[in-house]
Amino acid sequence: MKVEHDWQAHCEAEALAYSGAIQPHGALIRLDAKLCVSHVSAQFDAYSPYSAAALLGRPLPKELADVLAHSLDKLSAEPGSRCELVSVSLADDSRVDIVIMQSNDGIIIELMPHTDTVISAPQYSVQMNTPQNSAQALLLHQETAVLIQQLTGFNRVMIYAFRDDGDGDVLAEARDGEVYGSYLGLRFPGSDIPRIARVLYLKNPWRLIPDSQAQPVPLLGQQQSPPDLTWSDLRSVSPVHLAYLNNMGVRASLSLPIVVAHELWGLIACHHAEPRTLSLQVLRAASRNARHYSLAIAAWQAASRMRFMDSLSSRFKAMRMMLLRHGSILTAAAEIAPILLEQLNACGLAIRFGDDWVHVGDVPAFNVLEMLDDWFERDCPEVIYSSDNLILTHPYTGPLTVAGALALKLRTRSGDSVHVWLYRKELCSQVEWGGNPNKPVEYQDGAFNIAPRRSFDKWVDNRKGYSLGWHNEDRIVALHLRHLFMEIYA
Ligand code: BLA
Repeated sequence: MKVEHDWQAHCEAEALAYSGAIQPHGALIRLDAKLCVSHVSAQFDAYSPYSAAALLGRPLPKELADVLAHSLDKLSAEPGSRCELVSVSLADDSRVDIVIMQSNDGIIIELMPHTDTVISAPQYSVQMNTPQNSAQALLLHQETAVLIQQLTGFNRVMIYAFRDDGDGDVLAEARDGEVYGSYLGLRFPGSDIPRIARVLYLKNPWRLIPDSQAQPVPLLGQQQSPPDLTWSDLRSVSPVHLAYLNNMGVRASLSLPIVVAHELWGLIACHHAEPRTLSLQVLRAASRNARHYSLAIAAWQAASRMRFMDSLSSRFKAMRMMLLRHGSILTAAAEIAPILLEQLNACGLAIRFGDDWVHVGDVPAFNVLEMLDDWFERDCPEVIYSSDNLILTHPYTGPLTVAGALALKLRTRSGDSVHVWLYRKELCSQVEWGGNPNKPVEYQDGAFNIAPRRSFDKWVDNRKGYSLGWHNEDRIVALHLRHLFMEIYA
């Protein structure tokens, strides 16, 4: 079983965007609203003919300003707007790639050494057709993982998808012989990628960490306060995550966001055992493919959701007729039960109308049923409630004959409460985690420290006391049922 802890609040509090430092594979200049340099990374002269001290507090040197003028004009005022310049010559013979980003309160300019890369498009493409079913979706996940692996040369590439509860599953994996072990099919706890980090990945086209052991480079500024690096590619990495990569035996990592309906659906997570950096051209090609893949996944999800919504009224048409024929939901209960139990994969049904109860199939003992219902009536602010482990969510009930329940409530025209409960039996199942998800806190020097787990070997959790989980679609069905009951009784 996975346990939630207070340390998660600590993880969520890290000011990732205000680290005041960058990774050392490039250099950064920040311009303020007056287009003067407010911050610059130390050792700027390693990437350009200019020293950090010569830049601070001044407008950009003329030569750099000329090179960037067109891009700076093109940049929109919208935070996150960006321009990418490949192979720009500065004063000396060296060439750099430049990314310019509009930040909330300034402009970020990042320089990286340019390396020539040839990307032959046909070799690195997949027909991103919209999958029609889960088998086709799995094939698309696999093809995409292989494609990104070929394109980036990373040892292991995974399609990592978030679940409704925030944890995530590795749905597909492509790897070469250089890399230890497989994460295919394993689950990882949501806390491995805190929400603060997900917000950043949703906004940016990639997150590249070429060397998890490299020393960060501080930003020098005229003011003490660090600038907002939300949109910076080079932003230094959270120390907790560096420890995580280290514990995984990963030296370089790349994450490409998979965005569906404006939400982070998952990540294409890439690992390399040795330090590895990628040229801007390769990053752009990988990002383009990740966006095409996101669109295919989004279209598939939208089509499945539409089919599901369209099927709702036909699935309960017969039940509606029965309810109308009976007039009372209590007398209809025996007849509608098989439909409700089948549609919601439940083992028992209990219905309360005013002070009267009727039940069909496996339901908890009557005193327990009433205890839960009192709580639902008085203390639950939601009209739909679900739990896949009643003993965990309502420990006062004592042992139960069922493990999970979904409930909905409404009031009739005459003010009676109608509560409908559906129960699910315990389902003994196994979850294979990438390491024990319960051990992120370590006891060190007399204090508890937040530390990522040390082992990512498969850790099997025999789930006891849980029913089959109630998913989003079950809740949509419950909402539909509530509407249907309200239409008849309220
Ligand atoms: C970031 N955690 C990340 C990232 C991934 C993961 C993919 C994005 C950065 C990257 O590309 O490396 C986690 N990596 C995974 C998972 C898989 C994988 C699940 O390959 C599965 C296959 N991490 C912890 C704990 C904390 C934590 C306990 O384990 C909180 C204190 C934090 N993870 C954490 C932070 C980041 C992160 C802060 C952001 C790093 C950054 O962008 O600076």
